Amino acid sequence: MDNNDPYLLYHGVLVTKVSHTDDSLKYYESFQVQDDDVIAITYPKSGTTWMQEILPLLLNGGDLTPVLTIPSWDRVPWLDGLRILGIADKLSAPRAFVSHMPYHLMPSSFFSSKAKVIYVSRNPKDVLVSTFHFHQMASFLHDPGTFEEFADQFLAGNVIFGKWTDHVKCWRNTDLGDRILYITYEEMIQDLHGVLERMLLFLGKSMSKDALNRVTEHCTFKTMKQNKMSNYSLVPEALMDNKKSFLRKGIVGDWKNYFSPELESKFNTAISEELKGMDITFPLG
Ligand code: PPS
Repeated sequence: MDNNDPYLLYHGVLVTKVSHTDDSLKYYESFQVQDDDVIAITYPKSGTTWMQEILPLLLNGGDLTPVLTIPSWDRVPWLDGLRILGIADKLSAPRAFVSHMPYHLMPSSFFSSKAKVIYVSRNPKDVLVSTFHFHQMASFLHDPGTFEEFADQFLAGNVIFGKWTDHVKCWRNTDLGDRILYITYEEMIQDLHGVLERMLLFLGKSMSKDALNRVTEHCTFKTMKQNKMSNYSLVPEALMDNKKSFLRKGIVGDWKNYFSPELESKFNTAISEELKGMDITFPLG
């Protein structure tokens, strides 16, 4: 990997140099996870930003102030990212974080803590489409080439945070017991209110009916797209081409506009093969 490469290799996992340094990764390894921390784990493009909006609202009785005044990356920082170095001390409990890291690379304090995890997965075909567009708008990611070329890179795991199948598998086979809740992007699209109720229960929090309705409305794609603290419009143009939206379409099934029948068949075969023997299925249709 040369100096012009936009990525670092961290224990076999590609991460971007814009968000990770050797120092920040060292800090991550010794990070002290607290028992009342909540960590949303996602493979990229599966609902991270959505969690950065939802978690502060559920953890603080629906108060909209943090999501209207603090950029998403500072209000619910990446556990393994560079920015956490400057803000970890300023976060008040209960803290919420996001991370794309695989299970075995979590900091050691995580394993001995009682911190809760919300794992969000998304149809890998829609993940691929969303990631492809992100590569086209972000200057800190490699040029994706054609959609077909990028699909091959994705299936081979030559993308940040590695193979989608490795990620979903490692977070299924954990010793976390009832410390982990699994939700899907598709469930959130179908019934956001219902998923928020499940999350509240899991987090041991409650909220008035009116507050939950307000939170649900605030976390719709349409409303979040207007929230400049969450829509990535604050990121400098040199890093992201903001003529293309980070909150792009926010729908289920956009992959149908991109996959040829041949690619669909190749993709389904590869993913199903790698998930063989698992007692779970993911939406592929
Ligand atoms: S990242 O880069 O990993 O942090 O990206 P991530 O936030 O995980 O995923 C971005 C996709 O999530 C969509 N998104 C939403 N969809 C529906 N409703 C809401 N509220 C919402 N918030 C974010 C976002 O639009 C990206 O998906 P695509 O398919 O590209 O639109």
